[in-house]
Amino acid sequence: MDDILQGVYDDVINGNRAGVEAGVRKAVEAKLPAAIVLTEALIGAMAEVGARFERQEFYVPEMLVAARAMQAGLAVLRPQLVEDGVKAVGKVVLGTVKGDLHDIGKSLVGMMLEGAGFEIVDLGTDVPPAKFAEAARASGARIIGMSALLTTTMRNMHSTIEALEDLGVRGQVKVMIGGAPVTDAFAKEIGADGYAPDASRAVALAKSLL
Ligand code: B1M
Repeated sequence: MDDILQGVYDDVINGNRAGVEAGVRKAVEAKLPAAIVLTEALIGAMAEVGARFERQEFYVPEMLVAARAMQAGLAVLRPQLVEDGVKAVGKVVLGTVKGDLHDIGKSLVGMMLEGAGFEIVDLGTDVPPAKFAEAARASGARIIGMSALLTTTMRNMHSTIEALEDLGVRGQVKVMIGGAPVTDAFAKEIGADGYAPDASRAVALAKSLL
């Protein structure tokens, strides 16, 4: 790999945000193609971060600082990506369900998805079913991602799937869910298309759903 790209790659993994920003700027100045900077350095590094998380060499804090460093690099690269016409892998509407204010896991999933090249529409927390459904219709997203941390709010995932059906958009989107109390069996029970236990596997799931 080119030295500049290798530097960005290493800085993302180490969570060195200033280093990533400077490295991406250098790459743009050196006229390296934005798609290569994105896929080899930024997305490549986040894939390695995900792999280290799965091997339990990295934990949530390391994953968070790496994701933040990656996002800082993405912000520097974004104008170049737009200019070069690089397309996102797919769009994901993401939110924590109605009644639930926990957002750390949801945001981490969003950052990891962004790190894998997805465009994220983050609706935040306490998102009513109708708001998910309307966002699915208006954004043209291919995936709806819901997070819940409370056993009392999990059932709102089912209500959201019903809202997607009521608005006639259920057939256009895949539904993925996660959060500490959520299980694969629950995902099947409510008719979701998939469940992921952590942010790294959420990326793998999103890719497989497309
Ligand atoms: Co709350 N809370 N909390 N809380 N809180 C829990 C969830 C709880 C388990 C703590 C406990 O009692 N041991 C408990 C729930 C019990 C239950 O439902 N059975 C609980 C409770 C009871 C409450 C309140 C009701 C407390 C009260 O007020 N009496 C209240 C509810 C408020 C509300 O939501 N309406 C409340 C409030 C809060 C704080 C505001 C103080 C704060 C949230 C701050 C914030 O998010 N900005 C908070 C916190 C921090 C926690 C714990 C300690 C940590 C949650 C967290 O961020 N984990 C939590 C205890 C715990 O989970 N052990 C707890 C780290 C995060 C990275 O993990 O969110 O699981 P997680 O996300 C993972 C995976 O689950 C997965 O990937 C993520 C990354 O690997 N994932 C997905 C998540 N979403 C996904 C979506 C996907 C795929 C994967 O696809 C779309």
